[in-house]
Amino acid sequence: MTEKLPFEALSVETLATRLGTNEALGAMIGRDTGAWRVREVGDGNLNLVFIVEGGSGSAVIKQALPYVRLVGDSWPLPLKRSFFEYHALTRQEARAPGSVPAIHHFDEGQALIIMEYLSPHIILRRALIEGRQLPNIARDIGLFMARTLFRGSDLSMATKDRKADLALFADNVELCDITENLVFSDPYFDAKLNRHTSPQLDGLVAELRADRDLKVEAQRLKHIFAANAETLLHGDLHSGSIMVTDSETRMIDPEFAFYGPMAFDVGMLLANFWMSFFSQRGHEEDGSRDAMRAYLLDVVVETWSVFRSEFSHLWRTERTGMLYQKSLFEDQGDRLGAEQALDHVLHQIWTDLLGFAGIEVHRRILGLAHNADFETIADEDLRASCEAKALKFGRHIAVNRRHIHGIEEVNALTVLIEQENRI
Ligand code: SR1
Ligand code: MG
Repeated sequence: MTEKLPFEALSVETLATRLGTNEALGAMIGRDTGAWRVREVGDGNLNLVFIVEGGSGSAVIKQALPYVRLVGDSWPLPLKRSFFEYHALTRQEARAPGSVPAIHHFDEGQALIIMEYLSPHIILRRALIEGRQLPNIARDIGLFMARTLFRGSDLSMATKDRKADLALFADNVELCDITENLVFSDPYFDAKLNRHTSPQLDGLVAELRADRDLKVEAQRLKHIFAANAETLLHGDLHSGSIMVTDSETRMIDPEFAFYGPMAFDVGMLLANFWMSFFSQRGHEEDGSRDAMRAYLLDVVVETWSVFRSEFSHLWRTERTGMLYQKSLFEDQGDRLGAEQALDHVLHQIWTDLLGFAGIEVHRRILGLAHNADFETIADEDLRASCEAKALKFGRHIAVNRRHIHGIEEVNALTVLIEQENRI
């Protein structure tokens, strides 16, 4: 029997000794550990990430820590998130082939995943801050979302399989708890770990926290998030969870995966494009970002359009689950009925995604986990001005989500707000 070793965090110094006999890693990068070069590159909020280069290749090793890296060991977090990440990645690869890094090994006890080193990919958020216009992201992300969200739901899966998966991911309690608090509640009161650009935003923050309609809407969205176990979500699909080159896009880091509402991934993702839009003015030291702003709005339109058209295609060709059965519609010659139902489903996703997007914007400016789009704007007055516009935008789309009819209307609002007087 193989002895099960207690969990131990890897380090740059110990990695080669600890993993030198790992079959999968040796096959990928070469077995001569003397030739291995190891770097720790994790810049996320939770985990360790190592790049290991050997004589014949390279790999990424991601290891969970028993606490939140951003905060320290005062905030324990279970290692099992690595288990959920591994199982989410295998499902995403099956449902949207080629959209995630190849997985070579999973060690549950050590909470580590050995995977493909994506190079020369960089984090999408970094590319957008640099002002890079990537031609394929809208298509690639739109397809990824439609395929994973549709194929992980009762629209597609056998109900027995979906229920088994629902039970498996239901145990990802602590990561859901992070989202439930950090995204839906903390931004709207004076929670301990919150921070914002102060004193510039103090007045606006007080206004938002006293805004009854906004707080009610945020809680209605939290209710949907917690109660609507519709599909297997990525769960944390922001621009820091996507790696890109000019021609390739890969989604990473689905450790927050669980069964929730389809609109959550879509809303979180689009919010990150809109935040990038509002942050561009803070990155104009080398010239105007007008073209970049226009590009971002095009990306939003195309992402939503690709999502809708791929989702509709799957609805018409792969609707094999127990919901909206073909026996009730197409099989009776009622194709129109199936289209009417599709319209309802897409409309619900649309309405809810606007709400999720609005509160994602708020939590990145008012909560614990900020994003580099705004944080890298060194001039605090300028940063606060960009953030204030984003906050106002977020409030509008969250509270008015049932009355906004199309993506162009939302984009027009971003332009209007961007052109308003600066605070
Ligand atoms: C304490 S974790 C904070 C955030 O980091 C992750 O990337 C998620 O977005 C989470 O909300
Ligand atoms: Mg992450």
